Formats: sequence, structure tokens, C-alpha cells
Amino acid sequence: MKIRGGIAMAAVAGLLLLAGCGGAAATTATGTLNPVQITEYEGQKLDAVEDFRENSLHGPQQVDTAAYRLKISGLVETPQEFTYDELLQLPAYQKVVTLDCVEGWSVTVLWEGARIADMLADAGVAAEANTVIFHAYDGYTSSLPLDYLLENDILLAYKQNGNALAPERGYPLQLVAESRWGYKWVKWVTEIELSSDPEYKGYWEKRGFSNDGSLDQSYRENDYPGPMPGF
Ligand SMILES: Nc1nc2c(c(=O)[nH]1)N[C@H]1C(S)=C(S)[C@@H](COP(=O)(O)O)O[C@H]1N2
Ligand SMILES: [Mo]
Repeated sequence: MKIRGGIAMAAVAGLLLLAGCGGAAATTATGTLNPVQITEYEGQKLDAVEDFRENSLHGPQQVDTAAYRLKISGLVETPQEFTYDELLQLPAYQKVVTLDCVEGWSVTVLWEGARIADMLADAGVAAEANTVIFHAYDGYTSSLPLDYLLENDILLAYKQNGNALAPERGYPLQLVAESRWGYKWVKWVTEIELSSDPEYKGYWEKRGFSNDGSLDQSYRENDYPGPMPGF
């Protein structure tokens, strides 16, 4: 995992150099550079960031970087707050992961971000905590087991294919909930709440989506009677 991350860092640095070369031509009046997207990683072809569909409940959110804080709350000894720059200073990792939405589409990109484990390191997680509830800027929530997040080195990503997330993709952070359905991949994450309630239900889970959310199982909760909302 760390070795893979190291190789990816070199690849990212190489692309940044390329972007730097083309920089003069790409500079606009406001000084913005055209992003260069990674299209392949370790021989694996990647999809484009534009291939994601925007189906968020309340549309794309515009999060102000200067005012942004990621909070670590709930069953912790010392609640934490990270600015965007502090998140970028945590150890960075890369993974190629596919997001699968229950609508039937999927997108595979290179994600870069920090591990939930590193974000929790100084918080002093209480022994009874077993669930993590992710809160988002648009009021959306979803939850996952604490063990799943730690054992699988789950990331909160701030980059896709080498570029900072676009506002519609969840800037500043999207949860890379690998092996779980897309509704677990919370965008615009503002708060990580430690909880002792494994039965907590987020937005779609309250409406009949499986709380486990594993890709190898139906997203539909067995005992949910009616048609699925929103599809
Ligand atoms: N905050 C927030 N996060 C969200 C959602 C949302 O409505 N609000 N939708 C989820 C669903 S159902 C999917 S499939 C993915 C889609 O990610 P994308 O918008 O980058 O394609 O975001 C997830 N994260
Ligand atoms: Mo979805």
C-alpha cells in the first residue's frame, strides 16, 4: 500500500511537471491553468472525471476553502478540526477505485487523499465507537463501520486523476467507499462523527437502501416494501 502510494506520487509529480511545461500557453487572464488528467495508471486505463453523473440531492455545492473545516466529533476524547491545507499535509495515498451507482453506471479513476485512520489519530476514539457517520455540506449523511474504514485504509479523497475535486464532484472531500454502493461515497464531507449505533441510517438508508451497502449484495433492503424512491 505504501509502496504503491510512493510510485503513484512519482507519477503525479511527473504529470505536474508536464502541466508546468504547458503552463504558459494554458494560462488564462485569471492565472488558472488547464488541468492535465491522468488517463492511465500502472497499465490500467482510467475513465475521465467527466464520466461521473451528477445526481446529488441538492445539486453541486460551493464550499469556501478559507471557511472550510473538517470536524471529528462524537465519541472521541478530543474533538478535532482540520483546515483544507492541514488535510493536504497528512500522508497522501493513491488508489484506483471504481464507483458504482445503483442507477447502473460506474466510473474508475485514480483517487488521492488521506486515510480516515490518520484523521482519527489524535482524536482518542472511545472504545464503544463502532460506527462512523459522515455529514455533508448539503445535509446528506451516510454511515459505515469503523473497522471497515480502518482495516481497508479507506481514504477521504481531495483529488481525482491528479486534479483537485471539482465542486460537483464533492470538493473539498469525497469518501472513497470502495466495495460499497455509490450512496456510501459521501461528497462535500464536513464532519466525521464517531458513534456506537450500527443501526444509524443515512439519507438513502432511511428510504430502503441497504445499510451495509456492499457491492456484492442488492442495494435494496430485503424488508423494504414499496418501489425504490428516486429511480
Ligand atoms: N453529499 C452528498 N454526497 C453524495 C450524494 C449526495 O446527494 N450528496 N449522492 C451519492 C450518490 S447516490 C452517488 S452514486 C455518488 C455519485 O458521485 P458523483 O456525483 O461524483 O458521480 O455520490 C454520493 N454522495
Ligand atoms: Mo448513487
